[in-house]
Amino acid sequence: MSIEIRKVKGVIPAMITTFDENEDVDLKRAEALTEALIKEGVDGLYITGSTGEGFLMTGEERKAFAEAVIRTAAGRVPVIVHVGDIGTRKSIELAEHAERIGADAISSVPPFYYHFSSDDIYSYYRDISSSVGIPMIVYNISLAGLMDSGLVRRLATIDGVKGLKFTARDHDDMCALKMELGPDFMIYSGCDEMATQGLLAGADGIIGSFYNMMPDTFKAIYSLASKGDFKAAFEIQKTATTVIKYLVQWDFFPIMKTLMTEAGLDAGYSRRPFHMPDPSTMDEIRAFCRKMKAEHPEVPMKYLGR
Ligand code: MN9
Repeated sequence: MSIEIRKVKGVIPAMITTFDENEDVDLKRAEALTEALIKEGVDGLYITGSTGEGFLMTGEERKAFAEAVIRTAAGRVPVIVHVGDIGTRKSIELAEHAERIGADAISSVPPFYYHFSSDDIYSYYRDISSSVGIPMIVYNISLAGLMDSGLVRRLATIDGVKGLKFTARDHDDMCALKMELGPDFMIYSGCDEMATQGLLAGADGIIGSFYNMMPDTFKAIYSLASKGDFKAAFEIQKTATTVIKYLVQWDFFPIMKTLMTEAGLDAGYSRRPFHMPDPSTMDEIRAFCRKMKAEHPEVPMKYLGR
């Protein structure tokens, strides 16, 4: 029985993949991190996507990671498996596997690298969606310019497509889509820097990279926004956005992993070509995080380094 898509909402980390120091997928760490994020109160997990370095993994590795997370989550929170890849057959294989192991939904970026036409992209989503019985959440990174809003509206008419992860800064379009497609079509805001604005525009949830390291911060934001207190939510958002904008200057996946590990939540390492900044820059980053925590004691940010 597949989950009712309307229950998939709230704060959903685009979960990082835990690699060990040799860049191998580390399933023990994956289990521990899944457990820790659930304890932190996240409302779901979105795995093997961009933040999960999914495109840097083989299909077999993606499957093994998905199995570990779904087994550990054990139905406590919904798990969305990102199955996006460059070719339809590869994605169908991942989608069928995700359904078999109990994923609640799948998601995919549009096929990339070649400039696929709108019709190619439409048939990609149609073919994957029809290969499984679980819902598909289309991932539109509008900053990447692969799909326009006309195509997104067309994709929303596909039977299995039940939602959209919308990573963009044009919230007027997000708001219009939500109003048009109604309560049964889920919209997840994907720009962490503007999570509060996304919720104000009608998003049902937020899916993003920084909810790995700042689940407490964004739970606080989500809870205030759910009560309609967007002013208070935005006060927290301003601090969170300052942190995010600072960290995105570098390859922030390995930095985020390091800060989390130093704060007691072992997140492992990243895969090359992602790399850590040099040690003196990393020290500056640590100092920046300490300063943010000291200056904003009212904002929960417990995994932002030591
Ligand atoms: O939607 C992420 N976007 C991309 C997910 O990966 C393109 C976001 O969570 C960003 O990493 C975040 C920082 O810019 O907003």
